[in-house]
Amino acid sequence: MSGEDERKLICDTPDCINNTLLPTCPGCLHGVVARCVCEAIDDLGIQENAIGVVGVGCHAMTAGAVEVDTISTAHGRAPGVATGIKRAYYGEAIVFTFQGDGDLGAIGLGDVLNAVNRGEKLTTIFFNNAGYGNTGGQMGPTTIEGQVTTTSPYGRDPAQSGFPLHMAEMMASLRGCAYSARVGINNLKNYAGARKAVKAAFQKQMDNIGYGFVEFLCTCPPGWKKKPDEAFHWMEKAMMEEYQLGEFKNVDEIT
Ligand SMILES: Cc1ncc(C[n+]2csc(CCOP(=O)(O)OP(=O)(O)O)c2C)c(N)n1
Ligand code: SF4
Repeated sequence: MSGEDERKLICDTPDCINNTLLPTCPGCLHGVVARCVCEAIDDLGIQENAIGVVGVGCHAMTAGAVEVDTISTAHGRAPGVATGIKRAYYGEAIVFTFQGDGDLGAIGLGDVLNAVNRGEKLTTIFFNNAGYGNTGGQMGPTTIEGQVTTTSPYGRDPAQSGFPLHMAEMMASLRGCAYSARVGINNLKNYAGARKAVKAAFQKQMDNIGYGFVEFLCTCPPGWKKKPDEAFHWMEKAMMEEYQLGEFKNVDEIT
């Protein structure tokens, strides 16, 4: 190429991401979620004020890639601890949680429901990989009907284990919720939508309106006993059929 270099940068490293080598397996999408959150934090210019509160599981380790102050809590307790931090800082901190489906939908369900119902000014990033990744692929609240896991070897049977929980819709039904969406990161279009959703959820907190909740559909190849590419396609087919992407609530006033 002669003269000026005409190459154009179309994708840069977010300021908010650090170079931590994430302890994730090949084909795990947790790191992509972390990147998306980092980009949203950069876009909003809130890195200095942001505080992450994490539960227990692989999603929690992912928070190590986000260059903000973070605190680990007991399994499922992130929304309660986040409430304390937010209230102690009189709203100056932008507080978010990272939680998995086991962490948020099982042991921590009461915590998150009540935090959302109170209309806490918090943002939750929910990693839905249809099971317990960190502990070896057991059935979780969002495991889909018929899905084989280590604790449902014949497939999840609703007659025995109930139906998969649709967390984003459930959060939207609570009055304290200002924003709730389910997003995918399986292609660039959906990724752009996910970044927008995370920003919208943070904005509700920044504008002191109410709770913001974003559910990401993720993968867990070893937990699902699938190769990375098989896991990715299974997520696109089976999970996206069960869990429709969309915005379920977006209000500027809690009434
Ligand atoms: C009180 C308590 N019970 C059980 C555990 C064991 N445990 C660790 S991580 C985890 C579940 C992780 O699944 P999920 O929240 O979906 O996160 P992922 O690893 O899939 O990101 C469990 C049950 C624990 N650490 N503490
Ligand atoms: S066990 Fe599953 S959720 Fe955990 S890092 Fe590996 S792929 Fe990701």
